[in-house]
Amino acid sequence: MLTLYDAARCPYCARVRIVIAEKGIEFETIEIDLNDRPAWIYEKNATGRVPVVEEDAWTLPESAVIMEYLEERYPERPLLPADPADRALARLRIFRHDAFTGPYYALRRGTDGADALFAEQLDLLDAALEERPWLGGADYGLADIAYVPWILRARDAMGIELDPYPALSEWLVRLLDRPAVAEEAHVVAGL
Ligand SMILES: N[C@@H](CCC(=O)N[C@@H](CS)C(=O)NCC(=O)O)C(=O)O
Repeated sequence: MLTLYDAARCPYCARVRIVIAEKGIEFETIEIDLNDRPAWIYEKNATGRVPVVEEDAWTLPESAVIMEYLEERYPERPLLPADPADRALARLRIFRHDAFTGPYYALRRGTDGADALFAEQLDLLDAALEERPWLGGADYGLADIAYVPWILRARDAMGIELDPYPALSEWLVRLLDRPAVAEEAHVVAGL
């Protein structure tokens, strides 16, 4: 059975929770207190961070790598597009995710000018979603899952207004129709 070393408040863990829920994978979760991490977590991941998944004493950290691993290990309900160009687009968006989270975390820290930089990132996502319905192109999948935990936290925990970004807002409505994503909105509400 798959074990997920998890933290409710962690958006990187949320990526993995959503993939697990979409694929209906049987799993157990071990909640890690991020304010008082157990020393043994460093045996699972040298950086001490979550998420980490474990299967038969084999461990894997890094949410983007875990998502791809789960996609290959549990191919049912595919979450990468069949079309090679769209697969590449999904991977590119995941690869460049740090450009989005940089301003997000700067805004959370209250850095001067971060609101404008984060608004720029939301504009970029909005423009992309005006062109194609999902961040991976034609179909819902890993690229959407890679971003939505931060969008939910920006809206529900940081009070960022999404109305100025109509395509992004509409994307979020479509995502929240999915039980795996709706469950994450509940997690954010409980933080
Ligand atoms: N690149 C990692 C980032 C994971 C990460 O930053 N996790 C945070 C919680 S959201 C963590 O464990 N922080 C503890 C720490 O940095 O000491 C991933 O994608 O999994």
